[in-house]
Amino acid sequence: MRIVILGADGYLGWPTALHFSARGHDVVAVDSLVRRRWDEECGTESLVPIASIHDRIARWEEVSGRNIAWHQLDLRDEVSTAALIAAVRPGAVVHFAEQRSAPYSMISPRHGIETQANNLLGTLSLFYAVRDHAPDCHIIKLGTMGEYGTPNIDIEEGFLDVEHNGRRDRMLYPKRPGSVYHLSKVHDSHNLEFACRIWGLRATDLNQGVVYGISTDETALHADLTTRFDYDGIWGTVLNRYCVQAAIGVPLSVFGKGGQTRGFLDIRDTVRCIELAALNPPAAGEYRVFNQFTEQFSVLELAERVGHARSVHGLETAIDHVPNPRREAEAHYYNAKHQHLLDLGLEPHSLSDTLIDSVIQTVEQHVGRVLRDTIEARVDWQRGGGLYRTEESARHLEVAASR
Ligand code: NAD
Ligand code: USQ
Repeated sequence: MRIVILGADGYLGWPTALHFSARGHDVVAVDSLVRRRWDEECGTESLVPIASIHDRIARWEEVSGRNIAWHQLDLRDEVSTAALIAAVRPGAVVHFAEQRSAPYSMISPRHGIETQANNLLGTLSLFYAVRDHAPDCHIIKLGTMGEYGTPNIDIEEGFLDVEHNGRRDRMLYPKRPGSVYHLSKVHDSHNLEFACRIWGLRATDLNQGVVYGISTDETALHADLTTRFDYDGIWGTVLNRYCVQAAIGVPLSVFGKGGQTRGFLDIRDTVRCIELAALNPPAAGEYRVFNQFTEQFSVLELAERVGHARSVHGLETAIDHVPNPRREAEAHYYNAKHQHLLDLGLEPHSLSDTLIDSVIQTVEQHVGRVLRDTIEARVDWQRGGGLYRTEESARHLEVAASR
C-alpha cells in the first residue's frame, strides 16, 4: 500500500511510519515540524533526545534497507497539500498532524485560536485534496475519546440509536469535550462525517484514549529511531508524567480527587490499531468510528499502579492530590465501548508492572535531562497562563522563527 503519514515527526506518527515501512508498505512522511517550535515556545523538551527527521529517515534506511519519502509541509497550505496528494495518489492517509495538547489550547486566546485554526483548517485542506485527487483514498483520522466527555450513559462507538416521539434514528453520538483542543476534534469529526456523506469519501475516525509508553519494535532498533517522550505540564500525558515523577522521586500529581476515568492504551497498540484500520478499509461513502483504547482507569488508580510497581522493588512512592487546574468531573460514571478493533484482531497489551518498570528505566537513563521546573502543571482552565517561558521570550522566539 502507498500510505501518507501526516504528523510523521511526532510521538505517534514516527513509530507508525516505521511500523508500516517495516511491513513493506511505501511510506510518505509529512510534517511541518511545528511541534519542535511549540516546544521552544513553551520551554519544554522531549525527555529522550530525538534525532532530526532527516537523520531519523537516514538511520531507518541503514537499519532496515527501506526508504521513507519525506515532505515538509503545513497541511493548512491547501495548494501544497493538493499537489502532494495528486502526486502520491495514496491508498490511505493517516492524519496525526494536529496541535494535540489540551493545556496548550487553554493558555491564552491566541493558543486556543491557533489550535482550532491549525486543526480544523489542516484537516479540511486534506479532505478537499483527497476529494479532488484521490477520492478512493482511505482517510484514517486521529480523533480522541475526550470528544465524548464523561456522559452519565454508556459511550458507544461514534453513534447512538435514538428514539424520539415514537420515531428512531442513528445519530452521531453527542459530544461534550473539556478543552478547546478536544473541541477541535469534535469539529473535525463533523467535517469528516460530512465529507463522507456528501462527497462519498471513505474514512475511519479513531477516537483514541491516552497513550502511554515509549517503545515499539522498530523504534527500539537504534537510538536515532527513538520517538519523543513528553512529561511536562503542557505536553506530558498522565501515565508518562507519573513515570518521570516516580523516577526523580517527587510525588505523583493526581489532579483533585482522581476519579477522572479515561481510556488508555500502550503505544504498541496504537501502531497496530492504525494498521488494522488501514488493512480493513470502509466502503466508499462510509464514515466509521472506532474507540481506540484497551483499558480504562481512573487517574488515582493509575498512580496506585505506578506505586505498586515501585513497591515490588522496595521503593516508596508518594501520591499528592494537587488542586485541579482543569474544569472536569472528578467522580463520574464511565463505560466506553471499544469492540470494533478487537473484532479486527487487536490483541491488546495490558498495563503491567513490567511496562511501568521499563518506562521508568528509560527515564532513569535520561534523568539528567529532566527540566524540573516544567513538571508542575500550570495552565489554569479559567485564567490560562502557564508557559514555562515568559510570554515575552516566547514572542521573541515566534518572531525569530517567522524570519
Ligand atoms: P505530537 O505533537 O507528538 O505530533 C503531532 C505532529 O503533527 C507534530 O510533529 C507536528 O509538527 C505535526 N503538525 C501539527 N500541525 C501540523 C500541520 N498543520 N501541518 C503539518 N504537520 C503538523 O502529537 P502525538 O501525541 O503524536 O498525537 C498525534 C495525533 O494523535 C494527534 O492528532 C492527537 O490529537 C492524537 N491523539 C494523541 C494521543 C496521545 O496520547 N498522544 C491520544 C489520543 C489522540
Ligand atoms: N491528570 C492528572 N495528573 C497529571 C496530568 C493529568 O490527574 O499530572 C489527569 C487530567 O486532569 C485528566 C487525565 O489525567 O483528567 C488525562 O490527562 P492527560 O493530560 O493525560 O490527557 P489529555 O489532556 O486528555 O490529552 C491526552 C493527549 C491528547 C489526547 C487525549 C486522549 O494529549 O492528544 O487526545 O489524551 S483522551 O483523554 O482520551 O481524550
